Amino acid sequence: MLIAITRGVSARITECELTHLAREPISLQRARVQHRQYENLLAKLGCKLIKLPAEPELPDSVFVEDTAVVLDELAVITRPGAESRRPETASIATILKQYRKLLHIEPPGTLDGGDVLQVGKSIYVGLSRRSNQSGIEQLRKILSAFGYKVEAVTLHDCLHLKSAVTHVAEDTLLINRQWVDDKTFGNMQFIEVAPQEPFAANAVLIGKPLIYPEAFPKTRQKLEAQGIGVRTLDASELAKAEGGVTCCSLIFEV
Ligand code: CIR
Repeated sequence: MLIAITRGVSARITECELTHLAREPISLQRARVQHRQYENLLAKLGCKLIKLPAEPELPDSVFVEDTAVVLDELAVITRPGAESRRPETASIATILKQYRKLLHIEPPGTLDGGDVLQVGKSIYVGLSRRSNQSGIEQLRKILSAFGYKVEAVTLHDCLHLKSAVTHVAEDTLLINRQWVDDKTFGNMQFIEVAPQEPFAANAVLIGKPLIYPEAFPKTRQKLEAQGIGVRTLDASELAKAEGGVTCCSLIFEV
């Protein structure tokens, strides 16, 4: 069975962290409606949802992906790079400890789950403003005991590794090559985002079809041309908070 942990949108989402985007008004009501549609789609695609209540005091806490790295053998509770986001991890650890052995990233390490891309036994980690060398080194030490290979990846001009590249089919990555170099990923096939859609590389792969934002029709066409089916949804309000579709869930098998 697949579990998806989600958390409601904080009433303080308008005070979210922003790195590359200018602050725009965010409609809390619309963000909540879109988030519910996202949860419904996860359920439709076979996930059992654990919906955590919104954390009124934690503006970015809807983006649960950043709080943990969940693998078959264990979960690593992160230490988010943005200080405002560090209190988000405690409640996630409480849930995850029912399903996995937990290990933790310790200071001075920082790591955001959005920087961690798993492709089989390879774990790629963006060296970003949020995830530092110490965080990556700690993750490497923890995961090498389970046979994973952890590789640091240089990024430019984007928030997280998974803003620039995600896994969309067994041997295929969806990538924005302006933000990350494809050579890092070895023997994979690539689909490049349409040039007009730089934010289009973030998709959720549960099985088939992909969960994908409706804002990127040109890249969607490229995916479909390669036989990759997508279910689109409107994720525009949380996109103003620099959140993509992977950010709003932690998905794992039990
Ligand atoms: C942040 O800057 O931390 C949030 N406003 C957005 C986090 C998005 N998370 C993700 O890409 N995994």
